[in-house]
Amino acid sequence: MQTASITPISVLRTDTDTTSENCNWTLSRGNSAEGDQQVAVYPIPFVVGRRPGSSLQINSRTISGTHATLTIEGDQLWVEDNGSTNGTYVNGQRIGLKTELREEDLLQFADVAFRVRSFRRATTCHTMAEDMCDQALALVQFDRLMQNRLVNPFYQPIVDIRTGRFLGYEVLARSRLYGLETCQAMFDAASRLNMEVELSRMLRWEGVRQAIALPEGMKIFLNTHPLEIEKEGLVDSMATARQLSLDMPLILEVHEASVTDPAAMRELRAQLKDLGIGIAYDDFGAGQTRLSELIEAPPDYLKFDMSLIRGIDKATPERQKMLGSLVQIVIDLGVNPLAEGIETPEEADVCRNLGFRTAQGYHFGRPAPIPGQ
Ligand code: G
Ligand code: MN
Repeated sequence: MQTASITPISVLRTDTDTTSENCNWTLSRGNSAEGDQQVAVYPIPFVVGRRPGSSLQINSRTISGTHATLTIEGDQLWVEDNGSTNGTYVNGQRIGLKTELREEDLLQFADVAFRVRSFRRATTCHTMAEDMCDQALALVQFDRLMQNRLVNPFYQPIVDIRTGRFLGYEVLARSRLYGLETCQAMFDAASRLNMEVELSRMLRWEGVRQAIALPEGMKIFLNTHPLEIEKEGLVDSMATARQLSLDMPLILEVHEASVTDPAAMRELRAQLKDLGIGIAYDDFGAGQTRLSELIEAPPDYLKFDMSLIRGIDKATPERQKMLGSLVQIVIDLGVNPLAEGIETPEEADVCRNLGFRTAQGYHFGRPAPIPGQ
């Protein structure tokens, strides 16, 4: 996944008098595209919000009309949230009460972050890294995610396409942490800190830990991050997952783009097999995997990408036949073909007739958390 930047925002100040004697404090927003933005906390009370006329107007959908107010009492700077929808945070903690701010605090209005500086210091700090605030935000948020394991894994059923019986679940990463709810957002933050592997392991660990509450015998499909295939430690992390899960059937999903070295894949499969863990190639057909690689290093499951499945009931007989032939080759290799992303009963009927053994998709069940977790 790619590195993302924080939601682009435009920050408007209605008063540009940063030289006033009253102005002892500034908010600094590092932004590599636009350079370091310094905003003087002036006039007091200093209202931050989306509404035009705010002391600091932030045009972002996450910001409430009148989001928060800063005040100065004596030499001290204070912030108070005005009942905003998405909250005000100081060093990653959502504030309830009026809170004192100190120099270098990370002050966030929803997902828009600033560094608190005193005016004297701000003028001497031009050499600060330009994207420091973005990085600090990612760090604080990501730290909370990892430290407190604020993940909330969702489970999507995988069924026997012929009987409709539930065989297992794929674990899909979600979190309750503001700004990091989706799998994409979590990995975007992780990539800023080169911690994709650590995140991926933690997600698998939590996925397995919570899956213990699922009915016995359900196969649990766990995702990998492509970087894990290149780095040491994947098998070790699965050995740990195995210890946690005892005899829970586990399948490790490897993205098809990672299946470029059949010898390495055969070795991975053998090592996982020693742990009683199967392997699935994910999103097959979306990228470059060739049949030769499949033949040289067959997995236990081959998950056909939803782009091959979508609207298959309305596809030409030739296209249906081609997919059917592919399914047959896969079965002949001893691999279980799984159709991903089945959304309608018609797609399910055609996939069943083409020989698919297993299936996943909204038609059978949407990803959901385990009740009570
Ligand atoms: O890459 P991978 O196959 O692990 O991704 C699974 C993703 O596909 C999840 O985000 C899940 O929510 C989504 N998904 C699962 N079933 C369906 C479906 O039937 N239709 C669509 N559009 N998406 C689905
Ligand atoms: Mn997957």
